[in-house]
Amino acid sequence: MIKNGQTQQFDKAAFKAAVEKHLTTTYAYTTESATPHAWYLAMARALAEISTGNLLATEQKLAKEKARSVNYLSLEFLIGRLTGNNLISLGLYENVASAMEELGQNLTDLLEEERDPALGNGGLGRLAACFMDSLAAQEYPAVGYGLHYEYGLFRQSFEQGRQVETPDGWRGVEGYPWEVVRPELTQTVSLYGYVESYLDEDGNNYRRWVPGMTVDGIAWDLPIVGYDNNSVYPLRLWECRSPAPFNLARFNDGDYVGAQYPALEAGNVTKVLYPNDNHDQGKALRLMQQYFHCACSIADILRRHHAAGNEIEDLAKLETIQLNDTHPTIAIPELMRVLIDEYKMGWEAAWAICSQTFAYTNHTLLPEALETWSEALIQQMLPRHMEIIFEINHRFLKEVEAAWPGNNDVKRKLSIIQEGPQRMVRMANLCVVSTYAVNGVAALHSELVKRDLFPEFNELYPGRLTNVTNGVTPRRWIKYCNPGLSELISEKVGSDWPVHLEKIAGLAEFADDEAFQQRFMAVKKQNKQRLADWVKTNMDIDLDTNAIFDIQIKRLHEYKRQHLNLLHILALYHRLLNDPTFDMHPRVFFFGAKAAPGYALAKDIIFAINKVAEKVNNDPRLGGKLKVVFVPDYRVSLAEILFPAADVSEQISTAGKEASGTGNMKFAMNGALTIGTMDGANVEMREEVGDDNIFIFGLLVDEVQKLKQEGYDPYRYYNADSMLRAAMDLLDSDEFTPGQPGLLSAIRQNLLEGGDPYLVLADFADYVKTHEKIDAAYRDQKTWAHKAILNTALMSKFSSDRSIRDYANNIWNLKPVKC
Ligand code: AZC
Repeated sequence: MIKNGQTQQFDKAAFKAAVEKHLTTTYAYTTESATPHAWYLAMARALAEISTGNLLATEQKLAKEKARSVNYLSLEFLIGRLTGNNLISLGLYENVASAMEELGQNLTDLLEEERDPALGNGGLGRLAACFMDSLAAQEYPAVGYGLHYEYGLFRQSFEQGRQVETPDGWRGVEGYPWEVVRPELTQTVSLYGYVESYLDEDGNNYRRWVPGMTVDGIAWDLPIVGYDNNSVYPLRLWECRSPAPFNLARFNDGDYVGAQYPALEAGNVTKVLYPNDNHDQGKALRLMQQYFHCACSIADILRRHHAAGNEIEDLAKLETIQLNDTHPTIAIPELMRVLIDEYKMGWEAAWAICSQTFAYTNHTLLPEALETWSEALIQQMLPRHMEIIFEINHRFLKEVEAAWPGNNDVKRKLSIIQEGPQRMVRMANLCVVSTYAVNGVAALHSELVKRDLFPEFNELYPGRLTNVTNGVTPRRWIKYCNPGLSELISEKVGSDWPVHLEKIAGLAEFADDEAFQQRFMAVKKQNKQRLADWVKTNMDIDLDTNAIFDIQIKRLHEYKRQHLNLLHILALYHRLLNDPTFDMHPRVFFFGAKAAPGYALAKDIIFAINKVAEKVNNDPRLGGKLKVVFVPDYRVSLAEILFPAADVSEQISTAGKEASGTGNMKFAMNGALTIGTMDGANVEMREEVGDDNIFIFGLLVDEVQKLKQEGYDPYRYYNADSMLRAAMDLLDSDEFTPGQPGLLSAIRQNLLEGGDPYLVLADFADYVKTHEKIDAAYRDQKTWAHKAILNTALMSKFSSDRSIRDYANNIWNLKPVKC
C-alpha cells in the first residue's frame, strides 16, 4: 500500500497505471479522448484506493484495541474539496504532481476540476470539517456521522445584481471519486405509526413502537486522512432510500396511511440540505432528516460497539457522542428507546448510559436559531420518542421542584415542553438535561450561555456548562491555501508547524526584520495577485494590488452587519465626491456571502452591494480609489483564495451575537489585520495579538444590552451625524439604480423605521473612525508588515488541534491511538 513518505514508498509507475486503469475501466475514456475532468476523476479514484485501504485498517485496529471513540453527529460537514488536502495529508503532493506531469497533466489544473462538496451552510458545518481533520491528525479515534445530501448548499449567481439560486449536484453524473458506498452497513429506519403495550412471555409489560413505514439508510464513507500518520477515519454520510412498497400490510386502514402519505416521500429525505444559517424553519421534512440521521448513526454506533466484542453496559465507557448543535438531539430519545424497548433495560439503567454518553455544543444565542419542534409533529412522526421526552421532562421537573420548591415560573422556563396554543419541544433544554457536558464555542459566548441563556441550568448542574474555543485546521487554512507563506514559516520555525502550531510563535522574532518583512509582504502581494487574476477572469474587473484588500466573507445575516460595511463604503463614496480635502489609500472591498433563499432583507443587502459596485467600479471621478467586488457563489474553494489575499478582515457583528466566528482566525493566520467588535472569538484574538495589532471598535455586550433597555432610537444617530445621513440617504436616491429610486430603500427603512435591531447606526461613527486608523497604518508599510507578521505568529491558540485537545481532555476523556 502506498502511504506517506515515512512509512511506505510511493510507487510512481504503479500509481500511473492505477490512474490509467480508472480512466479506461471506471470512466470509459482513452488517454487520447480524456478530458481534464476525466483525468481528475481517475487520479482521485486512484488516490481514494489508498485512503480506503487505510480506512479499513484503522477501523480494524481500533476495534481490536477496544479504543474509546468520539462520534461527531452533525447535520452539516462543509468539507470543501478533498483532493488537494488529502494529497498534503498523505505527503504525496510532489510525487503525484510529477506522476501526473509524466501523464501529460498539470496537477494544479486538475485540482480545479473538483466540485466543492458543499454539505453545510457556514460556520457550524465548516467547524465540523476542521474538527474531523484535527481528530485524524492527532489520532483521536473518531467517526463523523452526517447526511449524504443529493444537493448541497445552492449555487449562487447574480442576475442584475440579485441572488439567483440553482441546485448543487455536487456529485456530478459520475459520482464523487472519494466516496465509497458500504452496503453491508445499511440500516432500517422507522417512521410514524403508533405505540402499544404488550406482555412478553414472562408477563412483563412493555411498550413498543409499531411503525407506519420504514426507509433504508445507506452508508457512504468519505476518508478523513490523518496528516503525516497512518490513520484514516470515516466521515459516514447516510443516504435515504425507500424500500418500496413500504409496509402497507399492517395498515390496511386506508385513511390511516392516506393521512400520512403526503409527508412521506422517503426518497426526498436526503434530497437537499436546508439552506438556513442560524435560523430554525420547523419543516416536517427537516425533522425527518434529523431523525433519519440519528437513527442510522445510533444503530451504527451500537453495531460497531458489539462488533468489537463489547457489552451494551459499557457503551458510555467506550463511546461518546458529540451533538453539533441541537440538530441531532433526537438521538437522545432514540438511544433511550433502543435501550428500553429493544435491550429491555429499565429506565434508570438506560438513563445512566444515555446521560453519560451525550455531550452538546451550542453555537448560537440568537432566539430565532434555537430549535423547537411542535409536540404534535413529533407525536405523529415519532410517537414513542414523544413518550420518552415526556418521561424525561417529568423526571426533570421533579428535580426542578426539589431545587426551587413551589416555583412555577422557573418550571415553566426550564421545562422541555413550552406551553402555549401550540406546545413545543425545546431541543436545547432537552440537551442540557440529558448530556454530561454543554459547551459554548468561545469564552465570551460560553459566559453568555451561562449568564443569559441557561442561568438556572448552570445553578442546577454546576460544572456542566463549559467552554471550548473554536479553532481551524492549519493544514487547509495555511499550508494548503497559502504555499508561499508556508514556505516562509517552515524556513524560520521548521516544517512540523502544521501539527505543532505553537511553533509559529517563533516568527515573532522576525517581525522587525526588514528583509523578512519584505518577503512576508511579497507573499501577500502574490496572493493578492492570484485573487485579482481570479476576479479579472471571472468578473472582468481590474484591480490594483497596491490597494488595501478589505474582505468580508461569511453568510449574509443582519447580525453580521454587511450593511454596516456598505454604509461605510457609501460614506467614502460621498466624501471622495464632495470633500476636496479628503484623501484615502486605494481600497478594494470584497464581499462573499450567500443569503438564505427566504431571507428578503439579506437578499436586498446583496442587491444593494452589487448595485453600488456596478457604479463605483466604473466611476472615473473616484480615480480608482474605491472598488467593490461581490464574488458570486462564495464557497470553501474560493475562501482558499480570499483568506491569503486579505490585508483587512471584517469581523463586525453586533457584540453578543456572533458566538465565535472562525473566518476571523483564518484571516489573521494568513497575516490580515482585523477590524472587529468585542464579539465571539475576536475577544480572545485581541488577547493573543495585543491591542496594537487589531482594530477594535463599537459597543460592548453590556453596552448593547443597556442601550436596548433604555430604548434605542436610531434617529438620534441619523440626525446627529451628517456623514451617516448622507450615506443612508444615498440608499433612497437613484444614484445606483438610475431612474429607479427606492430600489435600495428597504435597508434604510429597516434601520430607521425598523428600529435597527443590530445597532448598525450606533456603531457607525466608531467604525468609520477605526477605518481611518487602518488607512493611516497601511501607509506605513513597515509597521503594517510588523503587525501582519505578529498576527500570523500569535494565532496558534486557534488551531483546531488545540480545540480538539480541549474536548478530548476536558469533555470526552479520549486518548490518541497510533495506527
Ligand atoms: C455558527 C456561529 O454563528 C459562529 O459564530 C460559530 O463560529 C460557528 O457556528 C461555529 O461554532 N453557528 C451556525 O452556523 N449555526 C447555528 C445554528 O448556530
